[in-house]
Amino acid sequence: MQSAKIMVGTTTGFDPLTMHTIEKKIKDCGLSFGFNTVGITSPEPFYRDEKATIERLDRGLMDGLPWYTKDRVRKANHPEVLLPDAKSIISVAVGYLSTENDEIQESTVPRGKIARYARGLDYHNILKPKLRKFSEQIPVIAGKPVRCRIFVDDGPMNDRAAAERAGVGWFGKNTNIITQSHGSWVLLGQIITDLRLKPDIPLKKNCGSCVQCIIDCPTNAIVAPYTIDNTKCISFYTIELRGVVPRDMRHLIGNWVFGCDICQEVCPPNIKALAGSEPAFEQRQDLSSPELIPLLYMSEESFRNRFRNSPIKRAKLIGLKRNVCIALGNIGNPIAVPPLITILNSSEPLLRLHAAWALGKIGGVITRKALLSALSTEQDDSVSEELHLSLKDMSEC
Ligand code: B12
Repeated sequence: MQSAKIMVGTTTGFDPLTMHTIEKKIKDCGLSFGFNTVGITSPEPFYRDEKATIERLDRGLMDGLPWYTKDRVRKANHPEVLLPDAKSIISVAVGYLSTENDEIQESTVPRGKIARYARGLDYHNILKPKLRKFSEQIPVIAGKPVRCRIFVDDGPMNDRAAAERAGVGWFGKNTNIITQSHGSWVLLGQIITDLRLKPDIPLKKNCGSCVQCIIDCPTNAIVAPYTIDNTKCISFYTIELRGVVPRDMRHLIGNWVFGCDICQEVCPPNIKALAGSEPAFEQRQDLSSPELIPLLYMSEESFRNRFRNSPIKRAKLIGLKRNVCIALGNIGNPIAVPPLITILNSSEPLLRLHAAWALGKIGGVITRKALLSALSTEQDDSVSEELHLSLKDMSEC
């Protein structure tokens, strides 16, 4: 940290001649904490984003996220409500692309895919302490008491709108913020402060005529440029949804078992994106293309141990196993039949249902026998229905 340097340069913070110096010092301080881009914007409400989000809630495009309410949207787009007397927002981005890509392309055992942001440690636990320490330096730089409130993802703050207006990056048509250096492989955070700072100018960049993300999203979740239908997004199904994944979605999910990166992988500016420098985001070796069958046998205790500091804990063990069933069905490797039959006989209806679907996709004589046998004892109506559908699909093949 450069605290000594910052102390020496202390100023009042309000003299127009020294303003530039303060902004520069704040940005340098942010960079010294490992943030890759630091921008500043005013606390003016994000009117465009508020209006668009309320409209999307009304159209059902944010369905499935019960905590995402209109009240939250209003707060998220009114920084002046989040910190009374707010004068500025300091917006940061940190790259998470890993330096090494050890994804296994060819494999005899079925493997899944995990979104890149989730292959390292949980970013909330990394960015929040960094941002807090950064915010503690701001009064030191300003030379007077300054109030700050920090946000990383889970607070009621529109992270992307702040990053766009602070010039940290531009909105891609897939709605991700794309930075000049690290592409959209960045996580965002904000400090709202009552220190008045000179705002940056938004970048004069956009995606032009490119619509690659819209074309390549397998579920057509990008229903218009800058508009995601949450109820079609693979990321929503594999991370946030607690119940049954709709039947018509399952075959589109491929082997994603936590999150999805397709709309970022195909985005041209991401081709030359720099890798991040935060060691906590280095991908954990077993998470770039994890073997799926061992995940089906995982106990609650080993899930807790393995994913304690990982974003993957958000899916819970049952959600992860549900996703693994879907991925195994889509991969279609008969090696997965015995473990899926074990799940078909488990105590959890949600898992029995998805195992029934996966077995129906893989097919075969043993599978058919197992589905018929399960049907004869199944007590849960929705699982019985899935067993019927799977058997029907198999007989049509
Ligand atoms: C809810 C949420 C989700 C939901 C819903 C996604 C969504 N539509 O926003 C789900 C679970 C699906 C999700 C998925 C992902 N998420 Co998320 N998510 C959030 C969260 C908590 C809120 C986002 C929000 O308010 N959405 C509301 C919708 C309406 O906003 P929007 O889609 O961004 O649309 C904006 C534009 O349309 C803009 N707009 C309107 N009109 C116009 C016109 C023009 C011309 C332009 C340019 C813009 C524009 O206004 C809208 C509101 O700002 C934020 C954290 C936060 N507190 O902000 C993280 C956040 C957006 N997620 C993040 C990440 C990393 C992801 C994933 C990449 C994870 C993954 N790999 O699986 C995917 C990406 C999927 C995608 N393409 O969006 C990062 C994004 C970083 C970045 N570079 O942008 C954030 C910022 C978390 C963080 N602090 O880093 N996420």
